[in-house]
Amino acid sequence: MADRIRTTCPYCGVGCGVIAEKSADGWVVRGDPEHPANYGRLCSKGTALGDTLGLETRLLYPVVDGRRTDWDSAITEAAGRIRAVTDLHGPDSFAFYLSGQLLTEDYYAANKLAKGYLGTANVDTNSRLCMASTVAGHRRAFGADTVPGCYDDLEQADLVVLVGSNLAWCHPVLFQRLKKAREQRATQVVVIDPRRTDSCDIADLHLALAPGSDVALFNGLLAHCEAAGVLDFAFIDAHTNGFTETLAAARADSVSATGLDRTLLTRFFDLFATTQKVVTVFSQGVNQSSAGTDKVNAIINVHLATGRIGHAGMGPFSVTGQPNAMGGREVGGLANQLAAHMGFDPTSIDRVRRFWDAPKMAKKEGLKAVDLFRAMDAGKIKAVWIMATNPAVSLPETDLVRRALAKCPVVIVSDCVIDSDTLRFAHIKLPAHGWGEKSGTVTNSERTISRQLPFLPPAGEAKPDWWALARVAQALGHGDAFGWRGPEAIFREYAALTGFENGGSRDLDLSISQINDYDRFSPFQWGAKRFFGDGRFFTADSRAVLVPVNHRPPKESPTVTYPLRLNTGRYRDHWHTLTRTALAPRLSGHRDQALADIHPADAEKLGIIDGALVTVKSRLGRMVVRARLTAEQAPGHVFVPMHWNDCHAAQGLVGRLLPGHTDPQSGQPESKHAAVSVTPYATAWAGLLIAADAPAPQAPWWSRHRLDGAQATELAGSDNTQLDGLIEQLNSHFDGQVLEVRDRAKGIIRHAWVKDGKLQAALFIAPDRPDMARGWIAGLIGKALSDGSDRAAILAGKAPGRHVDQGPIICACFSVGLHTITHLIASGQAADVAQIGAALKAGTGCGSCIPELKALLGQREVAVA
Ligand SMILES: Nc1nc2c(c(=O)[nH]1)N[C@H]1C(S)=C(S)[C@@H](COP(=O)(O)OP(=O)(O)OC[C@H]3O[C@@H](n4cnc5c(=O)[nH]c(N)nc54)[C@H](O)[C@@H]3O)O[C@H]1N2
Ligand SMILES: Nc1nc2c(c(=O)[nH]1)N[C@H]1C(S)=C(S)[C@@H](COP(=O)(O)OP(=O)(O)OC[C@H]3O[C@@H](n4cnc5c(=O)[nH]c(N)nc54)[C@H](O)[C@@H]3O)O[C@H]1N2
Ligand code: SF4
Ligand SMILES: [Mo]
Repeated sequence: MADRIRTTCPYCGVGCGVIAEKSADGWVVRGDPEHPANYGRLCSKGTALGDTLGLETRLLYPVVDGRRTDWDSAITEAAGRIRAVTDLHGPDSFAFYLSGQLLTEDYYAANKLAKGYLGTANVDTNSRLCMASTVAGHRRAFGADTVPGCYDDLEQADLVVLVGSNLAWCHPVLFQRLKKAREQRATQVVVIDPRRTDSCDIADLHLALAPGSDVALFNGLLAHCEAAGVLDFAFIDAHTNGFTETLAAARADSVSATGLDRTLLTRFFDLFATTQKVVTVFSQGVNQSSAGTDKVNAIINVHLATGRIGHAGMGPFSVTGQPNAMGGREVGGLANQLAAHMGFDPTSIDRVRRFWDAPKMAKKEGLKAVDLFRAMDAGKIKAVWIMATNPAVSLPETDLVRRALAKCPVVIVSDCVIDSDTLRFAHIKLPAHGWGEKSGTVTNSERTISRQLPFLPPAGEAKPDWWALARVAQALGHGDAFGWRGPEAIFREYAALTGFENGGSRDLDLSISQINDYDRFSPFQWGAKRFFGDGRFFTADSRAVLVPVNHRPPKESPTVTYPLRLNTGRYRDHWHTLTRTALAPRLSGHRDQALADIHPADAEKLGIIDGALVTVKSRLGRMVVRARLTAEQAPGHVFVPMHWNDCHAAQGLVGRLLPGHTDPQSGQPESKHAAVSVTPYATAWAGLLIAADAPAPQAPWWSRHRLDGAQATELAGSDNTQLDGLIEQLNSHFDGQVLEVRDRAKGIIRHAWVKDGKLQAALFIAPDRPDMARGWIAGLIGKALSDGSDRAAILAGKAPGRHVDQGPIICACFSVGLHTITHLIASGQAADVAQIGAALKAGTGCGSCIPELKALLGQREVAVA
């Protein structure tokens, strides 16, 4: 294998090109200067990719019913069980649950198998939790799921509106591009988000609207644009339908639903009305809502009515989440899409059937994610194959999802890791190629198709996902249709399908793209650079549709019992359910556990102090996390990250609290709004365990993360009697000599386990969260202890001499911690971001931490809020 390869980052939908190079200490990655998504830039997650390639958490061989087996047997079992279920209960008793982290080729294979050969459209994907409302909104307005613009538009716009998008954390390279453009041409930036996020760092205006009120806001904007005389009637008359009804609906709504101050609203409305080049970027604050599709159309309505679409620097622009969210939409990996941007109309069904020569063509739409797991719970889905997603964590109503998985007779899970909350329910586990091993294509937010290429040998017996699918299809008797030799053959078949009987009638046609060298083609954007500038859309009469929409509040409103609004989302340096980013200590350093962000005024009322554990409870479930008091939250709102789960914490799973309310058009669940209560969690004791590798501790609450050289687990409990069980568990896990200090009066227990003179683990228990030099202790794990002073220091929890603990990592690129930075500022050696950079390098890598550096300097500009 080559020592240097160009491939694509496996995280967010920006789809940055990376160059992986072999160095003396393993593979290192850097941004690909030639890739049109990033031109050499990377964010903290991309930069740390090399730290996540270890094999220690990988699934290395197939497992059937808890026993290691070989691929032949696993395929025979999988096929046999799928056949047994579908023979008895019909094709719709089987379902695929897929992911935007699959390659286009994998997606295509699964879609073909289910929709053409098993005869079920029960093929849904985590994109249902992510992009479904955008897909539905695009189809309603444009007649196809077409993203009209491109990344350059963000650089060419005079106004960029971020709606429900924390671009700074979730699409950091796009944020960097916008930030740079803003420095050059003074782009105005408006952030529309109930929270004050780091994206507000470059905002001229932050509108902290009431959750779920985006439709009211954009309706108000449409009415304002009409009153201000800036609508483009030539475009409306020639190229759209539905204007009159849409304007009437917009006028009927009141902006009071947004809860925003009138002067602020007017500032935004005036800015929008008077600026021709506007890009409205939207993401999960829009999509993950029971009114998600209407929100999307409310945004698109304004762009259509002002004719601001399809030209440089303007348009509605949905940023996709996962590396191949777009590819999945393109191949038809959604239960209500067929394939290659075709739907379930009779013509498309017949066309795809003929192309595939399909013996058993699905004739109707399948079940969407939330309904799919409900149907499983009701006993209707009896076999499921889950690939590259962790639904036991990421779906709402996760207790129902887990109950459904527990009772489903056949659960097949293809994953790269050995343990996840979902894998715990699997009867058949299939090891998949991970990033660096996989080979195929992905499509990013601006429709650019790039290659993911392998540079590592497969982990153990891991195989490509498409290969496992094709082998099962062959075992089911469909050898000819699934006889691909490699991903290139699949890609070429798929490209041919996109062009089949197309003749310009469908937006997606890859058959016209000349890919000569599949292994080395340069990233290319399919379709035009921009769509719809000519006023031609993909509807029957080629006109766009303005959709009349009206404000509907989120399904749940605060009540006396659940007086707060729960909002959920992402952290800067973590990816979803932590299977990969938690492997890199520097990525865990920014936020090492889940926090409940809450406004200080609410905290005071509820008797909550900063850093204390709290119980967050909804009518469905509860979780326990630390409170973080911050005015970034509006009073009445709580924000909790989506990332933590049973593999990384006890009681850290937020999905358990979220109801499964969905948008009526898209079926996308409302993961951003639930009613909850927050109360202090009474702890009698708290602890910290540092070890190379510790078992899930017997404690009511714990949360763990990696440090350099060790794992740290924070623990807590409500009752001192819980401690005996915990210490017994740890004593039997770590063998060797036990050093022990106890001060019963003060409630202090300190243990160190030493074997052959080397430190195995250290445990500290105190009534309150023990504060100690955890980085220093982690550095001693597995090392020979020199003399008595080391032992004494360990038991004291204090580093000898002047060791300064870094504290939380602020700059992930250069691993610079909070304490190091505050120390520098306090000493008067740095008065601005540039001086911090010169002294510590912090902020000079991807730049994602600059908002935090400014906050530490007390220099953060306060966007009017
Ligand atoms: N670091 C990191 N980056 C990621 C990911 C990750 O896991 N980690 N995941 C990727 C994926 S798959 C996705 S889908 C994207 C998601 O990217 P984003 O959508 O940007 O991220 P989120 O944090 O889910 O939500 C964005 C914002 O929506 C706001 N919001 C909540 N309710 C409302 C509302 O009613 N109206 C408005 N206007 N805003 C609201 C939230 O406060 C939040 O700040 O990120 C991608 N990038
Ligand atoms: N509360 C709340 N919940 C949410 C969201 C939210 O904002 N709030 N956001 C939603 C959104 S937008 C999304 S996209 C989802 C994401 O949620 P998930 O898709 O459930 O999260 P991941 O952790 O990305 O899970 C991917 C799994 O696939 C594995 N994997 C990675 N690559 C491959 C591969 O190539 N092949 C195979 N077979 N396996 C692979 C990983 O090890 C991991 O176990 O979460 C949704 N859930
Ligand atoms: S911006 Fe997204 S694609 Fe680019 S390096 Fe970061 S995570 Fe990877
Ligand atoms: Mo997503």
